[in-house]
Amino acid sequence: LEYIGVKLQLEEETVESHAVLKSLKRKPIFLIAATLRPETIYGVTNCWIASNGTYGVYEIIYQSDEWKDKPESEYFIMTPRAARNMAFQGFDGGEFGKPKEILQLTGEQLIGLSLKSPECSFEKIYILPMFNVSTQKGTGIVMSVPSDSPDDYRALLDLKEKAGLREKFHLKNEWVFPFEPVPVVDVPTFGDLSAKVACEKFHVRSQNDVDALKKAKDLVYLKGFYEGKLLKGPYAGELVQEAKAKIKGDLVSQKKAIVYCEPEFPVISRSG
Ligand code: ZZB
Repeated sequence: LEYIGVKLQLEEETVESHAVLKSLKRKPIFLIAATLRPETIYGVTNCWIASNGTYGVYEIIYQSDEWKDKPESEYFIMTPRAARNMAFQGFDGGEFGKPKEILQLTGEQLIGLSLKSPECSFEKIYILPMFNVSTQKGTGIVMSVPSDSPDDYRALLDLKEKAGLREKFHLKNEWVFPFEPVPVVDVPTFGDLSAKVACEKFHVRSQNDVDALKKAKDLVYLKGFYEGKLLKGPYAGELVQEAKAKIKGDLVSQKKAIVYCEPEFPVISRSG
């Protein structure tokens, strides 16, 4: 499975005031959000993590010809599992196949940090908890697009509607309330907020309604991909089918995202 890993950069102020991250050397720090929908980047409102998940900060050293004399390095935040896979895909700590882990932290310790997301409609966004983030998939970091992803739509609404949930995770109102879904893709008969329409159609009442959410997600994935038309960015007016690869190419060539592949089944040794 091929994901696009979108690089969400932590803001300097947020790093300097963080108990753990402030000890790091001054380098750009990115949370790597795994997505199958890079064309929805214009509608990102926040970043999701698993609050009880384990994450690591990994130093990534680039040794291309371009940088031979002065290897460039930056920090990626993701699950240890993703770091192990990525170390075989050109994102290692200077040695092929070996991630260079600087420190570990829990998802809870990431909540409330502020980020810049590429091509985002908001100047900065925040890291928030969602129950349906799996640390066994992608990077364990998810970019939230509540206009087009039913999971994201409902989880953000849960945080707005449930004061108890905000208290539980010590969320400030300003991390949650200013962020409304942004129309990004127009889907015939669904309109430009298809996740909301799908959640209503399948009576999704909270982010814990996983069966209804799955139905909503399957439907908008299909409709969005085959019939959706993009509303934002340089490819506005084009079908999602056509624009997707161009946006992916632009993000990767501008180093705003990376390609990350995940083995789909356990790799079995053939030597035995
Ligand atoms: C932005 C986005 C916008 C996404 C959208 C979806 C949609 P799949 O098919 O189940 O693999 N995702 C990525 N990693 C995780 C994770 N570890 N735990 C939970 N969710 C994760 O789904 C891939 C999508 O699931 C990814 O694409 C990501 O959310 C999320 F408008 O990124 B997506 C109808 C879906 N729309």
